[in-house]
Amino acid sequence: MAVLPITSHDVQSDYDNAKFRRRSVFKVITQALLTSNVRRNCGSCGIGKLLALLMIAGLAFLTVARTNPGISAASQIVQHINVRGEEKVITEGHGNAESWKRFWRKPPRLPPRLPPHGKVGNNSLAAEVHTQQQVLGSAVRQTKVAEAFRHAWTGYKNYAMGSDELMPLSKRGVDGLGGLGATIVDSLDTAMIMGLNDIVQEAGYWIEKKLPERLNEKGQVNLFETTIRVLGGLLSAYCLSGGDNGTTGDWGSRSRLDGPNPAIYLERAQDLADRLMSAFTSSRTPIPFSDVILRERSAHPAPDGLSSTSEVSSLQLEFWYLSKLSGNPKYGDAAMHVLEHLKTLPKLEGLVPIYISPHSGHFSGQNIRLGSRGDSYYEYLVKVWLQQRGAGHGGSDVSYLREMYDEAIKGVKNRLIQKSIPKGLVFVGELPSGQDGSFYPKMDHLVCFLPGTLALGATRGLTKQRAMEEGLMTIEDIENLKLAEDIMKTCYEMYAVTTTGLAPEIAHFHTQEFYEDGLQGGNKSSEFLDDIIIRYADRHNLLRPETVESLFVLHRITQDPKYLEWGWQIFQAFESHTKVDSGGYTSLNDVTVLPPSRRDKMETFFLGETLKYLYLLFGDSNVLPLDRFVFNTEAHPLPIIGKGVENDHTSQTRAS
Ligand code: DMJ
Repeated sequence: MAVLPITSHDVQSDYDNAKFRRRSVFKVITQALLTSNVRRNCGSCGIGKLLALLMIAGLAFLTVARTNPGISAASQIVQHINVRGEEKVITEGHGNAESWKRFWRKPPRLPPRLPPHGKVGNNSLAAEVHTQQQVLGSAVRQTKVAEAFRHAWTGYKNYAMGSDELMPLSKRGVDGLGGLGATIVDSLDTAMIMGLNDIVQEAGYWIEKKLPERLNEKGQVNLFETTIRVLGGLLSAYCLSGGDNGTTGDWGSRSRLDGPNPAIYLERAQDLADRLMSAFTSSRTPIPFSDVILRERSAHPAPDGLSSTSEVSSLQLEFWYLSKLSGNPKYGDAAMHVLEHLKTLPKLEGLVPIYISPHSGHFSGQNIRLGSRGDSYYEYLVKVWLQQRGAGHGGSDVSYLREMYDEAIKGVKNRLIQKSIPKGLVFVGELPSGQDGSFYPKMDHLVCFLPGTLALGATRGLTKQRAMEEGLMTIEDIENLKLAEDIMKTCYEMYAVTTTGLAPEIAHFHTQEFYEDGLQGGNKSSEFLDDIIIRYADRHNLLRPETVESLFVLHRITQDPKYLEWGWQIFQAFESHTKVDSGGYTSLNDVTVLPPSRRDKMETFFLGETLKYLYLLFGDSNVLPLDRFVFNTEAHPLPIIGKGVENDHTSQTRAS
């Protein structure tokens, strides 16, 4: 399905489609009779018509009065949604007056409800109807997500254009990322994917005209944040706007994109990367310093002298692709040198501490986790392998990355996975004191990148069905995909367990050894209320993307429609609790109370990642197919160079 620009007309016509409305019993019977027998046999008979209508009204009255009021599929959905406070409450009425009110009430407009997974059966007609509903439902949902993106952009444009982030409550901008207009660059490829050409033009114009002076004048930026958000955003914009036709060709969009000549994005990317290179060249070891002074082209370590492991190991997709585009190997070489060095360091079953010293080149401390400061180390091992494994002459042998990844996932399974009690959610805990310390049942929301990464690693971006048919999946891959689905459920339940339907920043899990009383999420109808513990200090929500990112990947790979439903629920919760009327969306202080108090910050990744992944989740899988594109850790798609999956068929080690 092509991605076309969305207009208000499209929105209206989607909602006017009768498939999206619940029709009353009265309407159904009347329409059926009037369009068939009654119309045929008694079309000219006024008395007959009147009698028939009276009979229908009587029948409908009896039906309404006898059945439990409001118990229909549609109203059940509304009542379910009410628990999260996302819709107006429809209280159950008692007695005829209430029944009559309901009888005449205009039915609510609702998205289509999919049958539970696996219930479609073999009936091809039912399957056909189901597929049509899914396509239509997904189109409406994509439109809603694109509208949310426009609302976020408009708030930013009106109050913060040129700043890094919007403070939507104070209606002003703030430079939390060094002053490179991070929201603009982070948002650009999302606007391209959504076909929002006016936003592409606005963002593109700013990058063409204003970014150069920022690059010349601005001071300190963080190497990692600037690489994943700004460099990644520029490279992806270059690729999606047609600059890199050689490798990408058609990425699935039919939208014609305006904005500057794509070469502008590449020029800006190279200017930025040349400055960031000082982080590598200033360090005596292959481990780069964490901070760069852009205008001086100099770099220094963080105040404590350490870099985060995830930060130094999540630069390679971007720098390597820039080398391919520019023909200058220095970017890719410097970044890949980090991973080659990390390969030589001692690990605990492939697991690594979250800090590393650029002075010694060694890990620092014992703390092992897949949350903050650890996360994208594991993500990039497999993604860099996916990106470069088929690059042929232009690339070196990256099979060591796949080996490091496979070993690390075994380590995760042996050391970090447990099930909560009483209901058995599979979660990823931490080892704060490394090998000799005890397991700690804490899981950052950030860890929810893992289901998507596991699924990608298992099928190399193909659907599970195709990967199986082509004999690409080992027993271990199949196990990893199952683990991905189990953790995915836990991530979803971290949302569903709270009063707002939004996840906290951090959850703890109830185990035999660990329990804290009275720290529940607040949604009394969740069966996991006692499994998930949410401390007061962890109750904020920063509009983070990891869960919807994994939903997108898992849906592409398994094609299980439940992931669409989970994503839709999460989107609705963002709409209900984080949307700011005057423009933009805001972070929250506490997801367990209604109404949640608000934090006054719209992170750039809400536009760059969260809304992009939601949009892609509801869209066609031919747009940015996962066997041809790899998303950097800030959701900027970059092309897989060379033979990709084809290469795996010829690999002796992966054949099953
Ligand atoms: C993003 O900047 C990236 O996804 C990063 O890898 C982790 N944190 C944020 C989003 O939560």
